[in-house]
Amino acid sequence: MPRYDAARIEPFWQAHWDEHKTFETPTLPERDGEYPGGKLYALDMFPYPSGSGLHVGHPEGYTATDIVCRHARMNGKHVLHPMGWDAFGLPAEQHAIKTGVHPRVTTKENIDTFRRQLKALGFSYDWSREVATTDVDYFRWTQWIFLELYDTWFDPESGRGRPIAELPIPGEIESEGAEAVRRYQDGHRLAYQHEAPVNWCPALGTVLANEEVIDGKSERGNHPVERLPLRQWMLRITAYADRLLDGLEGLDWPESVKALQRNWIGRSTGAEVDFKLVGRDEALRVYTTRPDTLYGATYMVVAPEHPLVDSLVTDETREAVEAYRRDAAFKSDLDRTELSKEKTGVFSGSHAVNPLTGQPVPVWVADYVLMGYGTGAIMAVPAHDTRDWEFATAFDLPIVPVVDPPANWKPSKDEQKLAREIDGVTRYPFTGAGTAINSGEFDGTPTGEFKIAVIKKLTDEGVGSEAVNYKLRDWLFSRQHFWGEPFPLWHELDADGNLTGLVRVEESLPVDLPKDFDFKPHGRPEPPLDEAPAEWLYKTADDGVRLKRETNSMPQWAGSCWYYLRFVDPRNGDRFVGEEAEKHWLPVDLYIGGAEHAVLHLLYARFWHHVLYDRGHVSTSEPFGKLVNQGMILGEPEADGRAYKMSKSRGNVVNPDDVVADYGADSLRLYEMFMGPLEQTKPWQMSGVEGVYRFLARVWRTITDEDADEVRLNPAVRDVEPTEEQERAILKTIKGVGDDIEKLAFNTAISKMMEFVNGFSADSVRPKSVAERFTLVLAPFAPHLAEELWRLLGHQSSLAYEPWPEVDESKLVESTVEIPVQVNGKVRAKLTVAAAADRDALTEAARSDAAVARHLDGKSVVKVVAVPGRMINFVVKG
Ligand code: ANZ
Repeated sequence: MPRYDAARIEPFWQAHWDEHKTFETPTLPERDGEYPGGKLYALDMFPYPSGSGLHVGHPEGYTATDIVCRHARMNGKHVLHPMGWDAFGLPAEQHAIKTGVHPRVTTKENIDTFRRQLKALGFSYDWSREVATTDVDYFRWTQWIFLELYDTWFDPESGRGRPIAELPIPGEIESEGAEAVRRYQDGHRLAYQHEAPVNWCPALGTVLANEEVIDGKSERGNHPVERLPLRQWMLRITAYADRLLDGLEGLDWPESVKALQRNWIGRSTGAEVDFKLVGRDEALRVYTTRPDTLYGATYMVVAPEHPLVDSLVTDETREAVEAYRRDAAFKSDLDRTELSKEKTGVFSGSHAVNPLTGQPVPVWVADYVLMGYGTGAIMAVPAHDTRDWEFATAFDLPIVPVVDPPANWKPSKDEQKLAREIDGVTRYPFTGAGTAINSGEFDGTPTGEFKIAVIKKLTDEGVGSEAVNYKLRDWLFSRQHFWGEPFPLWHELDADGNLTGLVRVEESLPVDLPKDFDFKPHGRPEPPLDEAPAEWLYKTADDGVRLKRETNSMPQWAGSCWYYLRFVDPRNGDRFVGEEAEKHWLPVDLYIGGAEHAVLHLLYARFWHHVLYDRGHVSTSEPFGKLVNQGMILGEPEADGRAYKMSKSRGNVVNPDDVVADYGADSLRLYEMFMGPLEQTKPWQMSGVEGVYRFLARVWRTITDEDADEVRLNPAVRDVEPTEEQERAILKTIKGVGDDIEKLAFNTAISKMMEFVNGFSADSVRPKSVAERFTLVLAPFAPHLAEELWRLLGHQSSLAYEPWPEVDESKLVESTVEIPVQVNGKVRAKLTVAAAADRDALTEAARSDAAVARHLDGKSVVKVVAVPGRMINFVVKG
């Protein structure tokens, strides 16, 4: 009668854990030796509490860390397993503009939903450590860290960040006075102001985030979007490029993620080369990674924003160039640089001289060259660069090959797509290394050697030098939104109320958002806070200077840059994290989350952590030791046999609440771990949930008595000694599951438990000690069911801290084995011997076997080859 009833068991145990604070973790051990297993900090990427609630992708990683944590507690570890909310974000603000409901209200509702859903899944989070990035107590420290960044400059000599007060001030600046010194310091801080383009949508009267712009139009309403320069805050992450590259070396991260970060940082080495402008004293400086192709540079390109453009144009070209620049202003960098997008450009009207050939080449203006990379100008070598090739073929510019490909070279797919008929032969761009041709004195030189030689030559002649460049850009750290952390900064105003460019730090944190303020778009590109109530926005400093608050807000990335530090010591009112607590817990031992965060979140968080490390606030230079990306869960396979990404529009989204209602949280947890390897992408299948549910129901029947009127133990479960076979089976399961958990191989761990239950449920006598140990092994995966069984087996308290059952490995080996006995390589008998039998025992047993003895009779044994546990062979003569 009492069938497996997840709906009864699960809420009971969730309430029990809550009531008993089962998973609250002391910040520091209370006595020596309290945690013989050491510490484990297992972290999930905290979610953005969206209005649509949890989806089945969330519990995948969360279940994985939860299993690891539960297993670790049973192994005597001090476990930190926190959860919180990445709660700032655009949707709540957009919702507020539409409905008038304050983002704080919406955010709180969404968090409540997420918390309820997560609690219903039985995760062993220490909920007393919950934080939301929108909590004032949290973001006061986000603001504090920002001020640390603001107070830091990167000293290239020591390769680390130092207090701005230690920045050496050149004498000539010093002599200009205090303001000059302040401006000089401002030019070196890790946080600095800069005019950067934003997506301004005149029709909506607001600035849009990149993700709100699709093909140059607003996502809402499809209105044109302009790129407009606006004063912004930038973070000088580029200063840390090398540190962020080097730091990757020691991390236990997937190679693919490291590669993504390396590519994003994009360190390249090459040369800067000066091309003298014809008829002028000035030169146009380019950055190239292929100085060996200088002889093939048949034209040059400057970015439309290049400062020299105005002086390059002539009366004939001015109009066309200006029109071109206006058009380019509407395009994003991505639009401009995508391969095989149609190339556009205009001739500037000027020429420059190739420093090696002495030949003048035309200078073009084209938007496939970006102002933000290298020098914003290039020498174009169409024969060996695909974008230059596309441009040259579009505008009929000369293509001169200067690198001879190796004999076995075949054009790649991309190169093949660019094939052109030139003078009757099909030609392709060649972008690899080879041997120089058409390159004067350098003909015959291999690419690598040529690069070194030409850089030396250019350096000697004073027209070039070696240079390093990074793809990484400084981080645009301000948003024109209301719902974000306010910057703790004031601007000094002049007599007319204009910003002077000088800034003061807010001494008293936190700076909260203004209350009772209608932050709807006001029709200007400036942020909504620019219309905040005057008492929030302005003040007069003690020295009489009029001040206005910074009205940009921080991007959503800010809060997620350091939440793992706050979890360690979330209620500390004096410091962003207590020193001792930080030393004890950091680095995070296991960090699990989606691959979509492989670059930005992880890079930004690492950057902040490096700065905090340089400034002596944390004890490790890297925050995350081991990183794992869980694979994506796709929708149920469709009629065409394929599985697609879950989406509302496809109608294939699985709601975890429904699964919990139908099968229970333990089934959901078990299924998500059983679907396949954690890191793999895999389709959802409801039949699979059904399958693991049946397994759990079988576990229930194996240990409890379904025929009884009330819940009680199955009569087969008795206080008797296990048989040798039963003992071996449970030990094998304990060992196998434990090892698999450590390898994060949860699917195989579950298979092992299923195999065990298949055998055990068929036994008519089920020793209690075996049932107990199996219950403990099941606990990390299906904690509610395990707690329920544990209680039925006669235990009063939670099994959460029960030691993981021990395995005497010697008992694992099968006690007897059957081995073949050979005479001169022919099998003459099969022998059953003790598995532990050594060479001598084996030889003796074989000799005493009648069949073997017959074959040895009258022969002399010249050699015995015996492999204990495997085989024995007698080599005989005569
Ligand atoms: C001549 C050349 C010849 C180039 C050749 C490449 C191949 P990475 O490797 O990514 O650093 N470049 C330089 N500045 C640019 C800018 N602001 N916008 C667009 N392209 C720019 O790329 C460096 C190469 O990208 C440079 O080397 C330059 O083209 C181009 F056979 O110079 B190269």
